[in-house]
Amino acid sequence: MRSKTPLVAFLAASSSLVSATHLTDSLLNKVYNVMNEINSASWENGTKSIAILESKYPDLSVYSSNSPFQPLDGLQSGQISEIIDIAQTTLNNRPKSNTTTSSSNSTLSGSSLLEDGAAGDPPSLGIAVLLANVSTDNEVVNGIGYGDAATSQLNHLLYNVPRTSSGAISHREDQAQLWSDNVFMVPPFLAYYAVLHNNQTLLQEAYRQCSLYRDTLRQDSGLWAHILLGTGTHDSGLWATGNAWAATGMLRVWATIKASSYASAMSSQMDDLKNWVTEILDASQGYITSDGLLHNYINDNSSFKDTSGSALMAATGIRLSTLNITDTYVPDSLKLLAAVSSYINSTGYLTQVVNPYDFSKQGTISPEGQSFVVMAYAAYKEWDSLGRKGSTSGNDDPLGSSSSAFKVTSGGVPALLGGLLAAILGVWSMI
Ligand SMILES: *[C@@H]1O[C@H](CO)[C@@H](O)[C@H](O)[C@H]1NC(C)=O
Ligand SMILES: *[C@@H]1O[C@H](CO)[C@@H](O)[C@H](O)[C@H]1NC(C)=O
Ligand SMILES: *[C@@H]1O[C@H](CO)[C@@H](O)[C@H](O)[C@H]1NC(C)=O
Ligand SMILES: *[C@@H]1O[C@H](CO)[C@@H](O)[C@H](O)[C@H]1NC(C)=O
Ligand SMILES: *[C@@H]1O[C@H](CO)[C@@H](O)[C@H](O)[C@H]1NC(C)=O
Ligand SMILES: *[C@@H]1O[C@H](CO)[C@@H](O)[C@H](O)[C@H]1NC(C)=O
Ligand SMILES: *[C@@H]1O[C@H](CO)[C@@H](O)[C@H](O)[C@H]1NC(C)=O
Ligand SMILES: CC(=O)N[C@H]1CO[C@H](CO)[C@@H](O)[C@@H]1O
Repeated sequence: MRSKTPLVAFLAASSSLVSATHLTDSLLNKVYNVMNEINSASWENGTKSIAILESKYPDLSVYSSNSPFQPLDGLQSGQISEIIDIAQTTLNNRPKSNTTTSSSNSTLSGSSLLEDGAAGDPPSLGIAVLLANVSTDNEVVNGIGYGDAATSQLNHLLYNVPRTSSGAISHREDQAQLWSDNVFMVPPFLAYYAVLHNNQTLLQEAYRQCSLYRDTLRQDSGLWAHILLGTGTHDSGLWATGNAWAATGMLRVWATIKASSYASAMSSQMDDLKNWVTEILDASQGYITSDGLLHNYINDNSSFKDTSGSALMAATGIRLSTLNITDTYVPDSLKLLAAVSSYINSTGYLTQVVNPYDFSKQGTISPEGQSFVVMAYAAYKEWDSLGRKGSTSGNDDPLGSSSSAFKVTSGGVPALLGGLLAAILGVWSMI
């Protein structure tokens, strides 16, 4: 590593002067590549598949302004090779004991896509598997067709996984326990499956699961606790990533209903979902720190500032604009995204992240955090291409114009020095 010049060291150390960096495409590609390299757990691969859809195949993302279901007609596997890779890996890792044989058909009994104590995590891969099915005509991998594996996963959720007394499908296999994470992993899969199969009952179930999770986890502030009910692990804290998982999951269900033929029949459900998403964003906004991040536990300023949850929250605030729901959250989302971007190092790692395997602690790397950055920039780029709605221009738009690699807000620094600083940092970041 080269030593920095004293000038740069001085300026770089003063975070109030350098308030934001906007990732270049080349650095964003590194973020993407790191995402691909370091994912391993079921929900990480599932989250990555969604990030890939939103960034590489946006016409197939439920956020697409054209119907995301229309292009499925005649879709070839070669057109979505990165999604096929993930789906194929998943089926290859699917437990042998649960694969279909001539004597037993596990599609009917229902089984998880992957062996996992978390019933709710493997379904995050369900949409990737359904897309693989559509584009390969139910090709058999490791003894089961993609479509049959997806149906088996659905049946497992609907008929095998424990439920709370209210009917919420547990996040865990062994007991009824609700985790906010689940709202990103399960309801969007139920909704996507439902629309593919013109099944309004199942679509309603996707909505109802969001509602039931909210009933249990939502606290007076409007923010959600992380893990409640059951025994063992509990986390009543208002975990930033969990709140972002929930908000994003509900927005994806909203978008899936919007893209379906049930949008007008289910307009009140869509209103609820929209209100539940904005409830979380409204409640978290006031906690964004002066340097643009959320604490790992949103209302606890003794917990570290977490870039990972902040990135997903930013993605969702920007999506509310690109989906034409509201531009209200654009300024704060850009503030979050700018701050998050400044924590991405030159090899493309998001730093200062919550440890994905020990949610109360700071960690060094985060597979899901990498995906969140990819999602946030996919949202940002679309927002930019749609004319930057909700930007009042100037200081509420720290990412600057889409063509500039770096933007330095003045904060009292004369413009000339700001420009010089931008130039120095621009060069420095490429070393
Ligand atoms: C997740 O994907 C990686 C490859 O990117 C693979 O090595 C790993 O086995 C997958 N994990 C699961 C649980 O399938
Ligand atoms: C949002 O509005 C813009 C401009 O009217 C339109 O082009 C776009 O398709 C809309 N997006 C959605 C998701 O409806
Ligand atoms: C297993 O059952 C499903 C659902 O009835 C069916 O679509 C599939 O063809 C069956 N697979 C085999 C190998 O019998
Ligand atoms: C899988 O794809 C086939 C068409 O190739 C379709 O008939 C079937 O319904 C799909 N299965 C699922 C679960 O979507
Ligand atoms: C909708 O999906 C549910 C759950 O798989 C199933 O029980 C029901 O028969 C489906 N309805 C229709 C009309 O296909
Ligand atoms: C944390 O918040 C409390 C209450 O708002 C405030 O008094 C305190 O100064 C804050 N501490 C830090 C480290 O920001
Ligand atoms: C970026 O962060 C990762 C993860 O902490 C680390 O392995 C890598 O060395 C860092 N790169 C630089 C240039 O510091
Ligand atoms: C992951 C999963 O669904 N495993 C199941 C495989 O099948 C056995 C026997 O039916 C079940 O006990 C496991 O839970």
